[in-house]
Amino acid sequence: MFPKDFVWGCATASYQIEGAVKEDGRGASIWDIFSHTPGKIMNSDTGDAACDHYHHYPEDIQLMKTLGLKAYRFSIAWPRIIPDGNGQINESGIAFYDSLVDKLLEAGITPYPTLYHWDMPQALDEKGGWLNRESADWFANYTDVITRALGDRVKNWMTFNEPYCIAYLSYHEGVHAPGHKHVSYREANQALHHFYLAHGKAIPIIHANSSASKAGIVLSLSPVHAVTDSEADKAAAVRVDGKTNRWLADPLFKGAYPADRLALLGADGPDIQAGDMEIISTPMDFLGVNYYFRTVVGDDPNSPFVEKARYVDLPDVPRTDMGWEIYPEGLREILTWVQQEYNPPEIYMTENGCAVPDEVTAEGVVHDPPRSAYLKAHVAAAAAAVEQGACLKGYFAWSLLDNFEWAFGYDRRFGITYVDYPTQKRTPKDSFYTYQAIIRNNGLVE
Ligand code: IFM
Repeated sequence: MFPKDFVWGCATASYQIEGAVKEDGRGASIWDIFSHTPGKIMNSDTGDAACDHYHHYPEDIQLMKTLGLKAYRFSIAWPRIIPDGNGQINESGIAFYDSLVDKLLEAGITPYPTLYHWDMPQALDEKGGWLNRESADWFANYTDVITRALGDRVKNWMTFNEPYCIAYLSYHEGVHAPGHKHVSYREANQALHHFYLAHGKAIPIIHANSSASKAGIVLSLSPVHAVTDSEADKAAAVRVDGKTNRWLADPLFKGAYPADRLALLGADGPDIQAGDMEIISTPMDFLGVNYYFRTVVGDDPNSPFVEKARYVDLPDVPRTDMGWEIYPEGLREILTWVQQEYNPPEIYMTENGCAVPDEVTAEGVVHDPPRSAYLKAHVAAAAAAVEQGACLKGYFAWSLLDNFEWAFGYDRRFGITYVDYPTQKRTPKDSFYTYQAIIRNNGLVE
């Protein structure tokens, strides 16, 4: 069962909810440019207005209070703080987060900000973005600015959200901003190496500016299973695990990229300078883990990618509106694996949730039994992980609100609160009340 001080939260991210992209001196981000590029986002949606949280945040904090939330994980938009990424500070941008933090604390809700949830200032992308090694220093400077401003009140900081996505979706598959598509992993690996340097440089800055604070990073992890028991498929699962999980966690905890993947990558591995791995493996206070689904693979010698694997969609398994398999057991598996393999001081489940094609009924309510069932099953799996020794300190549901789901625009709804985008009306879904009961019971509900 969960300890008494277990942290029950919800998570969101700046570009997905804030809107107000041109207000109060905010600079452009890579997602403004990407979402306005024809063909990149479903239905040509953009984050221009999103949930207009920038203006609705007091109402959203009221929702959090009703929910009984202990903590709120949000992200800070770098281009609101430093519009061109590395120059003039925008005091109005800081003022927004100042007020958000103050109002959260007044409501008894602990803020857990993430410094980078994908909205790099566009001006920095024009200087090479994460492919430019100087990006580590740009990020260190931004970290210094924002932690000086909020560090007296914010005591839990996350540097980066989901390195997997920042590296592979942005610099390999090209489906996320800035949209670079290559068969080779060379760019993805170099970008990752640079923002891992940024992460390592940020940790001591956070500790210096925010006394007695805790700092960590958020990885999206997925247990990788072989589709059959054949030796070839099992070997493929090890190779994909190298890409999906160990490539991201090993440098942070072991100070080295996994040797099996480095060998596969050959010349496509990152350029590493003396001292880099020490910076990257700067000790953290906690690890954030996002869990959504497991990965099932088989051997595929004809694949153009170095893992030589094919991703398998198992037939007849329950799936979310994203097509992701619903597999709560994977949450227990990944948390216990992280504990055994890396032994972080603390772990938070920083995102977990599902997309459902919700509708508001004529009575003005939203029935989303699949989401309630998803939450209950995954919280049960988290409890099992705690019983098996995972030092899990909190669970954050994704997401408080329906929001801009990146390349899927507003077409996919992850919220426990329905957002009617034209009117910005918020309607708590049935799952909102399920989560409220989970929080009230400190865990499982019938
Ligand atoms: O919406 C995203 C979030 O920004 C990062 N983690 C996964 C979520 C659902 O796809």
